[in-house]
Amino acid sequence: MTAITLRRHLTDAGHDSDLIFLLEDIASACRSTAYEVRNGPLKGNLGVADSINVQGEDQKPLDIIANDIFVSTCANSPRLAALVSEEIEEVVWLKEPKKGDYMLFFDPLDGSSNLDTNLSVGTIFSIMQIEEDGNRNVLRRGADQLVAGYALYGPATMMVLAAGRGVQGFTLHQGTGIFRLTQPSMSIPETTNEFAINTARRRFWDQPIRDYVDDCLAGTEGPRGKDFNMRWVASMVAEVHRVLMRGGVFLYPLDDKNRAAGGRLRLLYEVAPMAKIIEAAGGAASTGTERILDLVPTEPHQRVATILGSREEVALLEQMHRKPAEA
Ligand code: AFP
Repeated sequence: MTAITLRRHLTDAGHDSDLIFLLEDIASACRSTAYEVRNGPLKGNLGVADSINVQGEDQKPLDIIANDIFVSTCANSPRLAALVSEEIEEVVWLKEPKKGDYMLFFDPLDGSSNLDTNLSVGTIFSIMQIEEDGNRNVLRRGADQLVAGYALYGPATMMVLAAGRGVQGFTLHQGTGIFRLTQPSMSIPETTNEFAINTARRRFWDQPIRDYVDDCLAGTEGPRGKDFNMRWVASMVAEVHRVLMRGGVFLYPLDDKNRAAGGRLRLLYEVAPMAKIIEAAGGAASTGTERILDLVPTEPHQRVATILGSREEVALLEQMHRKPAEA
């Protein structure tokens, strides 16, 4: 039987028609972004643009192209009042906010430092609703998200959604350009033997992270009593998708080099959406000391320590952060 379409799934789930409209616009933007990523080398869109983003990072031409695609594709969605993008410093207000209007938070192209080496990259997005007429507060807890999702531009182009009823995966059919449901109910195994962290930063880590990773590396001879596997793609969307598909834990903790900036990954449009997806799939997401979805952002581009994945592994890491420092 042919897998059902994204639109059919959203309609059957009883979502508001304006939300379906916005999600279909997002799907269109992801489809266009996938096309531009696949054709990047042919269109001379690799390397770096001669610009830096609000994060002070070199922008890639495709960062700018993906951002422009999202803004132009989604800006006319009914009841979409605001855009918050990794690539735009200010909040973009599209209309006078009314209660129930949508705010779209997005990282248009995450992992873009992998583009020149043809590795998987992705888009991360999140939708929240305006709480009352005229309220322009975008700094909302991740727990308030109406929808969280990502697109993964890998061997297959996929879209993963958490919209209140578990987590579903959709695959783009290249011939028709339609996203079809391929994973109706994604869930994360509670335990794992796979961790993902940039180990080159070990000397900057706090002790609980060093202890955790050292215990994993000790394998069967160490306190964990089992061998571990390590992965690091340097593309959060690819890491999170792997964790969703087979379990694991992804870590980008605070360390001595990123502490002043608050961490590496951005809360509103990277970590909070991923945390909602991971929790909806039965996993957990923490800073090491706090649940990600409980955090109230202080500014749109705030960064945060990130630990997410299999529930038991995240719980162990939180316990290690609580353990009093060795005397
Ligand atoms: P880019 O978008 O600049 O490639 O950063 C990707 C990212 O935000 C996240 O997707 C990765 O997990 C992480 O940074 C990789 O960080 P390192 O480059 O320090 O490994």
